[in-house]
Amino acid sequence: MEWVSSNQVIPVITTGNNVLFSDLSLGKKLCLGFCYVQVFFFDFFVMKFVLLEFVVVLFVFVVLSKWVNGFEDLSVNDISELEGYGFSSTNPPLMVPLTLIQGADAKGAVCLDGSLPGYHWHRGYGSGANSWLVNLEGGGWCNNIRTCVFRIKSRRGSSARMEKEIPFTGILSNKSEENPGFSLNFTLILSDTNFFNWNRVKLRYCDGASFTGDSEDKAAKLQFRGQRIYLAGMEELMAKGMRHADQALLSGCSAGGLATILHCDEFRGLFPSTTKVKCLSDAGLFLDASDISGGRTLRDMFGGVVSLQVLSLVFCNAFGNVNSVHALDNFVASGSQKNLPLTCTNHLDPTSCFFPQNLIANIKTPLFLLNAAYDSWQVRVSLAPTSADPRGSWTECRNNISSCSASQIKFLQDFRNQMLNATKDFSVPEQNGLFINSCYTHCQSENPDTWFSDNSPHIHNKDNVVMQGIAQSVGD
Ligand SMILES: *[C@@H]1O[C@H](CO)[C@@H](O)[C@H](O)[C@H]1NC(C)=O
Ligand SMILES: *[C@@H]1O[C@H](CO)[C@@H](O)[C@H](O)[C@H]1NC(C)=O
Ligand SMILES: *[C@@H]1O[C@H](CO)[C@@H](O)[C@H](O)[C@H]1NC(C)=O
Ligand SMILES: CC(=O)N[C@H]1CO[C@H](CO)[C@@H](O)[C@@H]1O
Repeated sequence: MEWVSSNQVIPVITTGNNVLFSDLSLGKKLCLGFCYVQVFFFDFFVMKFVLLEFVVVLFVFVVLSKWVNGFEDLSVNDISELEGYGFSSTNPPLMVPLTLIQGADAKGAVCLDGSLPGYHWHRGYGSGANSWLVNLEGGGWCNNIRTCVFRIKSRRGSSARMEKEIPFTGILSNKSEENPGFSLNFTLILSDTNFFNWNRVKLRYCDGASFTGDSEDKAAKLQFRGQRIYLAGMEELMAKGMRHADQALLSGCSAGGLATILHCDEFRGLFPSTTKVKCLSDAGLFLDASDISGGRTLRDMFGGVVSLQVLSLVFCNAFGNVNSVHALDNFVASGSQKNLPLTCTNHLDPTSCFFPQNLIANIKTPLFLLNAAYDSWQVRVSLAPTSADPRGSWTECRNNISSCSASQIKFLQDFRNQMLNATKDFSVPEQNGLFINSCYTHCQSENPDTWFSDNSPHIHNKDNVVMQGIAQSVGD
């Protein structure tokens, strides 16, 4: 298939060169790159000829490496943290019950505390009956015994603590107006892919290592079984009908976005070649970057995750031809970590192989990366953590990005350049897609305000409508 090709450049409204802050005031403190997230992602997924008319607001995006270099940048003064389950009270979300995977414990697929893993599934119907969207839940990592023991007391480490039902919003919503795949008063000649009527699944995250570990610490009574949880979940879904899928999408945000990258080819391997399979990683592009004191905060953290959960051989490859309905049995029978190709660990240390920048160019399955260039989680936790800022000179900037000094902005822009650099090779193959906007946010596909906000004033503001045709030719 083809992504938008280089001569189909979509105009980007900017205020100048690499401007992090814009004086343009938005009606709402929302970073309105979002509508485009959906448009471009859908384009990526559907592979159809697309004609769209869209509203131009502040946005920035990157589609192909060919024009990464010509990419201009700007941002709005938005510090809202877009995590969690946001929804408006006038429009109650769909609540979907938790299902525990019975029998998973017999195969060693358990949460940190040994409890059964679980998932939420809302069945698809109509044209979406044989389409599957599998979302891997995110929520940080634990990188030592203390933090993993701590997680057991939360839904992140034990299904006993998980909500019995959760709202399905954004990309998981079943409301066509919230999750149109496309829509609205954007005139789109589109097709059949509206996620709202797909089978939509959220696999709960309770292993602390992006669904990749396979070990245990008996003394601390900790199970590190993320890889088995992932496989147990896939087996279960296959048995529930996913084996008949015409199209399947693996997605996830944050630690789940990283898990999506780590499992993308493996997910592809579950299906016959006739099934259309793609991956969407939202806010999963965690960079191996220096923090403000020159340290490597995130590398240190990932190093702990990797060494604690013994990930080195498991996650660095997609162990391709997994027989789908027996994926977990095969994995266990193979001795868990043996007989796996070492596409990453053969030339890099295990911790490096936990960083997407060292993996994405080698992923064979079409992958779409959605990330904020100024990822708010990475700024707060990886780049300017309090531990690297003893004198608190970043406190204000960290909490309110419009309070950053010129040198702090420079530091953030440098980070953004590293992010673009990290995606250079990845963005060459036309099967891949990329949307890097300059919002200060983290996770954009599940929150209804970001995935598709129909109360955004700009969407209805006809004065701002700009016609733009994007002709996308299609076909493998
Ligand atoms: C969403 O799903 C719920 C529960 O299955 C159902 O009651 C509701 O009508 C659905 N909404 C739409 C718009 O299909
Ligand atoms: C952020 O800082 C700007 C400028 O310093 C200020 O105008 C704005 O009110 C602050 N926003 C918040 C939420 O504190
Ligand atoms: C850009 O990425 C390459 C690897 O793709 C790396 O070797 C190089 O150091 C990076 N440059 C910068 C300025 O980050
Ligand atoms: C969601 C939305 O804005 N829908 C509008 C699209 O345009 C039609 C007619 O122009 C309106 O009736 C809808 O309300």
